[in-house]
Order: sequence, then C-alpha cells, then structure tokens
Amino acid sequence: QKIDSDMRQALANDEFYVLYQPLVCAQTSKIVAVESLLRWARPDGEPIGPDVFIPIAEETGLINPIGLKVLRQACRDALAWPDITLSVNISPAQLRDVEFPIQLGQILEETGFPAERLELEITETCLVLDPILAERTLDVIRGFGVNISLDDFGTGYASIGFLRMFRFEKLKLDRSLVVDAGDDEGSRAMMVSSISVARALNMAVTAEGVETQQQADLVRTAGCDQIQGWLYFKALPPEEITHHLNQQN
Ligand code: G
Ligand code: G
Ligand code: MN
Ligand code: NA
Repeated sequence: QKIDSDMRQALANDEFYVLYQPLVCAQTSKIVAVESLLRWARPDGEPIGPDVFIPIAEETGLINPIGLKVLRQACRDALAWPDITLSVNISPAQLRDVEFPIQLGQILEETGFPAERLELEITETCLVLDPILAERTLDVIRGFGVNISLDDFGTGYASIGFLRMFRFEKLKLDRSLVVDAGDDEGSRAMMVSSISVARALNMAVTAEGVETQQQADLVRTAGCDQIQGWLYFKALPPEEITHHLNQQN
C-alpha cells in the first residue's frame, strides 16, 4: 500500500515526532507524569493521526522500529524533567517481539533514563492471545525496574481476572467510561468498582479523557490518583512541558 511505503520514507526522513500529555495529581493538580503520543507530519504539512497509521504499522511490522524510536526520543526528552514519570504506549506487536526487552534495556542504558520513572502502557489486547508469554515478557521488563500500566480499561474486556493475574502498577480508565459515568448509573458503578479493585490490588489509578470539572470531581471522589485530559492539558511539545514544570515549581 501507499501509506506503508510512505511510512517507511517517513521513518527515514524523520517525519515522526513525539508530543507529551501531562497527567496531574488528583489532589494538587500538579503535573506528576507525561504520556508520550506519537505524531506524523507529512512533508506537505498534512498531519496523519496515530489512530490511522498505527494499526497499519502494526500489520506491516513497522511499529517495531517506530516504537523504539518513540521510546528513545521520549527517554531523551524526559531526562530534562526531574521526578516526572514517563508513560510510553507499547503495541501488541512490540510486546510479542522477543527482541523488545533487550532493546528496551539498551535504550535505558544509552539514554541514562531511570527505569523507575518509566512506565509502559499496554492494552488487554496484548495479553489475550498468549497471557503466559506476555507475563514472562512483563516480568523481564519489570526486572529492569520499569512499571507496567494497563491502558484503555473499560473499552475491551475490562477483565478483573487480568488485573489479578498481572498486578499492573497502574490502571488507566478509558475516557469512554469517564464520560458515561457522568450520567449513566451503570457506567458509574463500573468505574467505582474498577477503582476499588485496582486499589485493593495496590495499583495506582489514572482517569483519562477528563474534559469537565464535574468529571474531575467524580473521578477524584471515586479514588483516582491521577487525572489526564483536556480540562488540564492537551498533548504538548517538549519545550512546553519544560515551561509548565518550571512554572509549577
Ligand atoms: O494521541 P491520540 O489520541 O491521537 O492517540 C490515538 C491512539 O494512538 C491512542 O490509542 C494511543 O494510545 C495511540 N498511540 C499514540 N502514540 C503511540 C505510540 O507511540 N505507540 C503506540 N503503540 N500507540 C500510540
Ligand atoms: O489509547 P490512549 O489512552 O493511549 O490514547 C490517548 C488519546 O486520548 C490521545 O490520542 C489523546 O490525544 C486523547 N485524549 C487525551 N485527553 C483527552 C480528552 O480530554 N478528550 C479526548 N476526547 N481525547 C483525549
Ligand atoms: Mn495510552
Ligand atoms: Na486510553
């Protein structure tokens, strides 16, 4: 396909770049973490969203080199942000790649980014196909000191069994759950009970896609530790993260 060869070109030509969306502490509203979000700007200036090109990169295997590039860049950028946790999205194809833990270790060593401040976001899709293999890979990654976060919880299986089996360090509630919790009792019950299960298993909880003060109050009251969403910040270039961190200190 055209977009596949375009993506190969884009990788060679450095058309991919990374933005960072802050996560704030639910209690203080201060920035405590950032999530790296990949962007692609074509030479003609036309932006293509990750929801369009990442599924294709997954199919073609190009997600592996692209994902490593994001990880390396994000670790470099985040070195400038003391005490801030860095979250990086990892796709199922990356987690299945036997080389991945080795390459991750190399990037940590080469950039000097502290493993304890890195968090990898995976989805349940990464786990369903081969939970045993996934668990083995996650154990190797955790051996470096890197934390694992379960992303998009509430869109897919929302499996409490997975929470118990994998003991993620963090649970990220998907924005659909957060949005619906405002006016649908069933969604609110699911949100509240997911948070309580996560906390009982010693997981931190982040609510995603918070756009209104009402949603922020709701998730804070329900026990979320961190909040991510346009109410606070959109995804920003690294210079602006540095600026906001300087302002809050
Ligand atoms: O940033 P945005 O909302 O447009 O992201 C759309 C989707 O792309 C989200 O599901 C997000 O997790 C995914 N995504 C963004 N950056 C990356 C990345 O670096 N790697 C992977 N695998 N997915 C990403
Ligand atoms: O799948 P993942 O959770 O990694 O995707 C994060 C995506 O959510 C990013 O593409 C980001 O741009 C988007 N996002 C972040 N905050 C908000 C928000 O408050 N509202 C909406 N609609 N999207 C958001
Ligand atoms: Mn994510
Ligand atoms: Na999500």
